[in-house]
Order: sequence, then structure tokens, then C-alpha cells
Amino acid sequence: MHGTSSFLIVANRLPVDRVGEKEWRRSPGGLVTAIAPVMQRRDGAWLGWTGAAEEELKPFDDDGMHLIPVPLSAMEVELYYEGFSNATLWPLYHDVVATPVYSRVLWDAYRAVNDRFARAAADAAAPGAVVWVQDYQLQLVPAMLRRLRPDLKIGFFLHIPFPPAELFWQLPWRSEILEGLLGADLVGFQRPGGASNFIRLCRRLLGLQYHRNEIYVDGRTVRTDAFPISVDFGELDQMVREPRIQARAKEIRAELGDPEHVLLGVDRLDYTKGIGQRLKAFGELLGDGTVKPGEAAFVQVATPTRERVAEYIRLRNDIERKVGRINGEHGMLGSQPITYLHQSYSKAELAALYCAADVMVVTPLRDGMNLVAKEYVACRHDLRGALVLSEFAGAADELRQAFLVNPYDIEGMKRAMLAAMRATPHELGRRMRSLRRRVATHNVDKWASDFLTALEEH
Ligand code: GDG
Repeated sequence: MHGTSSFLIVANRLPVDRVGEKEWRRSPGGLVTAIAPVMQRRDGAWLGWTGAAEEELKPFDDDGMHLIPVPLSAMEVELYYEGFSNATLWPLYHDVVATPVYSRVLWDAYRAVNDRFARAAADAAAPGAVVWVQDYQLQLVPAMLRRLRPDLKIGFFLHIPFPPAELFWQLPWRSEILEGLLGADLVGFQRPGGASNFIRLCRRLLGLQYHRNEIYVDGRTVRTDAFPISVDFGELDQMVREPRIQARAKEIRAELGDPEHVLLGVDRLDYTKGIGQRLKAFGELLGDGTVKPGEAAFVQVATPTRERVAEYIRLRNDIERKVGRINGEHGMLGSQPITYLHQSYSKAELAALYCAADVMVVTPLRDGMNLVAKEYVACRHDLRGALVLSEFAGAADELRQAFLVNPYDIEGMKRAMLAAMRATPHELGRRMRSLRRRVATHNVDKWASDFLTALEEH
């Protein structure tokens, strides 16, 4: 049995969020923007979970896209999504910055849900269709799908880092995950390092032969490569030229008391993002008198995420205690050095925040790419503003003119934040011009078309 879609995206989540009983809104994020035109051109469909447990919905059309919901029970949300995806794979793939949970119950749920996605994809795809599977929640889908539908062209892209062999080795189901990925014709990573880790593991763990970036398995060739994801540069660049965004940016600075320096962090409240480390560095700058109270304001947007996973509950308590301590020690009546916002915002408000910030502080301990860094660059056509960026973000490969830091080195971060605050307009302009050149020419369209071209040429 086969379906009619000649282009299929398979992802954990559908690209829409529910806004009413039967209404949906396109979720923010570059992936949808980049892929939507391809979907429209090729009679495409998107297969994924709606985000609500125990919900069985028929396929529907929204915003010019054909959407195929895959249901998850409440138990599966707990075991497959919060469990194996976010308490096992997520920390393991991010340098084990939190301890991964290894549990056979979680693994069984992961396998069962991957199997359901593979079957749904096999039913929806037309003969010879191109199927593009996304991210760490679905690493078994490529092989499961190939068994059901050997006629398909299957691509896989991992949005998070792929760890070195020394760490991946811990996973009790390490061979199964590799074999799952090897079902694809093309396996894409954010950085070249991810691709070489993968090749090395296939050789050492499965004894497979390879040549350059091609692995030989069961008489097939699997290609692997880096495809650094990006943002919709044009859309952001245009949006921030609107007077309402510029006016809002001014207003934000005024609301903060018009300090000399506004520093900004925007992250999901995730332990990989190095939020605690950057606040500690900022707190010490205030503590040792290098930065005077009132001279600088730090705005930290920490978007709620994975709120039922134990590590995230711990992290939230830890960050909120840190913010309280720094504000308690260095705040004044009516003015606090850190504005902490555990909320999510509209795209327009985020863009205004980017425009209001003199220093964007992006200091993950490990990050596949980090789109926030690229969004900031896309928003600064005024060539002002400094980007402080962790060497451990994929984005650091491309954004060489940022103030690069090691987030584990608190003194180094203090120096970089200070250098960013004290840089001359001339230096900032020189750096920002070069950063913008990179993001403008390597935008999210290029990412999607590079991947799909490589897949189709395979
Ligand atoms: C994973 C990988 C990789 C944040 N708060 C709000 C909001 N955001 C948006 C940002 C940005 C996105 O969410 C976050 O993307 P990042 O890339 O920074 O990080 P992850 O969520 O961890 O993403 C990462 C990415 O996948 C893509 O491959 O780069 O390495 O970990 O776009 O702007 N958006 C809105 N309101 C918010 O409050 N509207």
C-alpha cells in the first residue's frame, strides 16, 4: 500500500500550534519557513504529533500544507518524549552535561513510537517519494521505513550535536541507533565533526567500510555530511526595518532605565544553554565593581520548556535562586540588574529585544547550531551590537567575528562581555558586517536546498 505524497517531512511535532478548538497557527521557526515552499511545489505532506496526548485526528490541510497527525498516548509522551528523547538522548548528545537516564522501559517506548511514525510515513508516501526525517526523536525511522518501502529516497537530519564515540559508547542501544540512521540515503549533521563521529562509530561499532563521507552497508551507500542550519535572514532583516519594531526597541531601553549597556540572553530554559554561567559572570562584574549598578542591564528571556523533566525543574530553581541573589545584592529601589522573564514572546517582540540589545550573550555548553545567534545578526542592519558566542555552539564555525568564549571559563566570559561593552563603533561595525555577510548568504533556504539537492543526487 502507498499514498500520494511525493515529498514528506517526518518530525516529532507538526509545524502548527493549536490556537482554538479547530484552529491552528504555523509554529515559529525557520524549518517550516524553509520547507513550506518545497511542500507547495511538490504536493508535500508533514507528518508529526500535534503536541496533545491521547488525540486522534484525521489528516487536514492548513496554511497550504497537508498535515498528517501521529497520535501519542499520555504514557508515550512520558516514556518516549520526556523520557528517552529528553532524559536519555538529549543529555547524552550534549556532552553529558546532565546525567542521561538509561532505562529499558523508555527504550521500548521509543522503539514503538518510531515504528508508528515509520508505518504512517510508509502509508503516506507515493512511489519513489522523497522522505525527510527530522531529529533525535526519530532516529530509528529511516531503517524501519526502508524495510517497509525500499523504493523511497530517505534523508535524515540531526538538529543537535552527534557525540564523539567515547560518549555515544555509553548507550546500551548504541548499535540499534546507528543501524536506524543507516536506513537513510543521506544522514546530515550540523557540523563536520558530527559526520566524522558518525563514520567513526559505524566503523568501530558495526565494522563497516567507508570511503571519505560514504559508508557501505548491505550493498548500499549511505552519504553523510554537514549542513549547517540557518535563519530566514531576509524576513528578519525586513521586519526590523519597520518603524513599530524600532519604536518598541527604544521603549524597551527606556523601560530598563536607559542604561549605557543592555545585555540580552534568549534561550529555552535548558541546562545546555549555559544560562547560569553567563549570569555568574555578569554578577561578578557587578560584584568586583568593574560594572557599576545602573550602567548595565541584563535581560534574560528563558522560554518555558520540558517542564516535567526532573533536570529542568532543578535547573529552573537554580537559575531563579541565582537571579534572586544577584538582584538582591546589586539592585536598587526601582532598578534591578537582571530582568528575568520565564515567558514566551511573539516574533516581533523578540526582534525588538534583539534591536534593543547592545550585547547578545549566547553561551551554551553545547549546542547543535544556535539560531538565536544568527537571528541577532540578521536583525542588526544598523551594524551596531556585539555578539558574545560560545565556542561550543555549531554557529561558532561560521560566526568567527563574534566575541568567542569558553562558557566554562568565567574569567574569560567576564573579559569577553567587557570587551563587547567597551568596543568602539568602528570595531563593532567591522565585526557585524562580516557576520551579516555570512548569515545573508547562508540562510535557511540554502540549508534546505543544499540538503535536498544532495539527497536527490544520491
Ligand atoms: C535545536 C538545537 C539548533 C526562543 N524563545 C522564543 C522563541 N524562541 C526561538 C528562537 C529560535 C528558537 O526558538 C531556538 O532555537 P535555537 O537554535 O537557539 O535552540 P533549540 O531550541 O535548542 O533548537 C539548536 C536548532 O534546533 C535548529 O536546528 O540550532 O542547536 O538545539 O528561533 O528565536 N520564539 C518565539 N518566542 C519565544 O519566546 N516566538
